[in-house]
Amino acid sequence: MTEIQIRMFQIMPLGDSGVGKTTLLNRYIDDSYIPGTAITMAQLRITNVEIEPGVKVKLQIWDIGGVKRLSSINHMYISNTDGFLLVFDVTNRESFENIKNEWFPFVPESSPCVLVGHKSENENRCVSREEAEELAKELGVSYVEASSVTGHNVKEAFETLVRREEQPKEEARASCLLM
Ligand SMILES: Nc1nc2c(ncn2[C@@H]2O[C@H](COP(=O)(O)OP(=O)(O)OP(=O)(O)O)[C@@H](O)[C@H]2O)c(=O)[nH]1
Ligand SMILES: [Mg+2]
Repeated sequence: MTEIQIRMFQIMPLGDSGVGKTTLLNRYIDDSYIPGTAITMAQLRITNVEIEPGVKVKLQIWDIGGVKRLSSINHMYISNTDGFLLVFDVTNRESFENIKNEWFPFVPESSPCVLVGHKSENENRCVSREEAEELAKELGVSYVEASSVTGHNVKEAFETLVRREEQPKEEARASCLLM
C-alpha cells in the first residue's frame, strides 16, 4: 500500500499593485483568466495539490493588495508564511525595481522565495529575462516567467516554491531556475 504524506504550506504573493497577483491566483486555482480584477484588500485562498506521487500539499495562499505600507495584520500573516512569490510585471519597470527595494526586505531570512516575471506573453516588455535572472541570482531565489493570460508557467511558479522548501538551503540559494 502506498503511503501518502499530507503537508500544509502557506504562500504569500508580494509585489506592486497591478502586477497581477490576484489574477495569477485565479489562474492557478480555478484555471480561469478574469481580466481587470479590483484592488485586493486581503483574501485567503485554499487549494490541494499533489506535488509528486504520494505527496499532497494543502496550500493556503494569502492574497494581500500591493500597498507599500503593510498593515500590522499583514505583518502577522508574513510571520506565518512558509514561502513567498515576489511578483513583478515585465512591462512595468518600476514594479521590477521595487522588488529589491520594497518587497524583498519583508521576506524573512532563508524563507523559500521565487521571483515571478508576470505578463510574459505581453510583447511590450521593458524588463529583459537576463536582468531578471541577474536579480534572482543576487537575491538567491529562483526565477520563473509566467503569464496568466496563456497560463504559461503559472503552476510551475507555485510548485517550484513548494518544492524549493525541500532543498537544503545552500543548494536552494545556488539554483536559478530558467523556464
Ligand atoms: N497582459 C497581461 N495582463 C495581466 C496578466 N495578469 C493580470 N493582468 C492584468 O493586470 C491587471 C492587474 O491584475 P490584478 O490581479 O488585479 O493585480 P494585483 O497585483 O492583484 O493588484 P492589487 O490587488 O491592487 O495588489 C488586470 O487588469 C489584469 O487583467 C497577464 O498575465 N498578462
Ligand atoms: Mg489583487
